Amino acid sequence: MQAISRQSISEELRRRFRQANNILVMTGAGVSAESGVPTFRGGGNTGVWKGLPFEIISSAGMVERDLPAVWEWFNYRRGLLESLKPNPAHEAIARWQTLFGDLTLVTQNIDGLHQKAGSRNVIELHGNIWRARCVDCAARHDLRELKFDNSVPVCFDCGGSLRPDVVLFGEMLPAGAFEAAAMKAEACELCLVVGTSAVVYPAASIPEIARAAGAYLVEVNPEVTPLSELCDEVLTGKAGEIIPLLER
Ligand code: BJW
Repeated sequence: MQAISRQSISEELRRRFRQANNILVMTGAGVSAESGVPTFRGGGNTGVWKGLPFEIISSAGMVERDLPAVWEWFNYRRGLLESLKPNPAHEAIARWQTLFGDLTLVTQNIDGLHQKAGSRNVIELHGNIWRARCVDCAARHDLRELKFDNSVPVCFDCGGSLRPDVVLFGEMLPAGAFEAAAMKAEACELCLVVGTSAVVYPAASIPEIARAAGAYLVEVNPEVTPLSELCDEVLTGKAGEIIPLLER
C-alpha cells in the first residue's frame, strides 16, 4: 500500500476541515493499533483467548457463566495496555479540541488512550477497561486504585461482585451514551470515522446518522469496510499517518 501524502487529501476536505465549526470523530480499535493495541478483526491477535473466540469471552452470557474467566481475560488485557502510549492520531485528535467550536469524540475503545492524549468529554460507547461496576448496586470503581489478584473483586459499597465496566455482546450501551452521540451526529458538519470495521451496532449507525443528516462523511482505514461506500471520501491508510496531515 502506498503511503498517503498531503496531496492525497482533497482540496474539498481541507476546505471543509478549515471551515467546519461542528465536527464529530468516531474511533474504533484501529486508532490504537499503532500504539500496540491489538484490533478485534482484520489481523489483530485478540481474536481468540484460551481457545475462546472474543465474541464468547466478551459476551453477556460469559459474565453469568464464568465471571472469574472474564476477569482473567480483562486483567490480561489491562496488563498489555499498562505501558502503551497514545500515538500521533490520538494526539492530533486531542489538539483538535481547540480548533473547532464543537468537537465531539465518540469512541468504541475501552483502552482510555484518547483521555491519556488529553481528550476530554469522550463519549465511550463500550465502557472503559480501567473501571469496574458492581453487579448488584452498579457503583463504579477505578481499577487503578484497586489492588486485587485474579479472583473476582468485591464492591466497597455493598460487598457485591464487581465486573469490568465494559459493554459486552448482547448488553445495552451505557445509559445516554448512544443518545448523546446520535444527537451530535445529527448536528455535525463533518464526520470522521477512524479505524473501525463498522460492523458492531448500534455504534456503526452513528456515521450513518451523520451522513443522513447531511454531514460530509470521511473514513480513515487501511481496509474497505461496509461504511466505505456511504462515505464522501475514504482515506486509505493508517490513522497515525493520516490524521495529523488533516490539520496542516
Ligand atoms: C486501522 C489501523 C490503523 C487497523 N489505522 N485503522 C444489528 C444487526 C446485527 C446485530 C446487532 C444489531 N444491533 C445489535 C446487534 C448485536 C451486536 C452486534 O452488533 N453484532 C454484530 C457484530 C453482528 N451488538 C451488541 O450486542 C451491542 N449491544 C446491543 O445492541 O444492545 C441491545 C441489545 C441487547 C440485547 C439483545 C439485543 C440487542 C453491544 C456491542 C458491544 C461490543 N463490545 C465489544 C467488546 C468490548 C469489550 C472488549 O473489549 O472485550 O466492543 S466487541 C468489539 O467490537 C469491541 C469494539 O468496540 C467493537 C467494534 O470493533 P472495532 O473498534 O470496529 O474494531 P475492529 O477490530 O472490528 O476493526 C478495526 C479496524 O481498524 C479494521 O477495519 C482495520 O482495518 C482498522 N485498522 N489498523 C486505522 N493503523
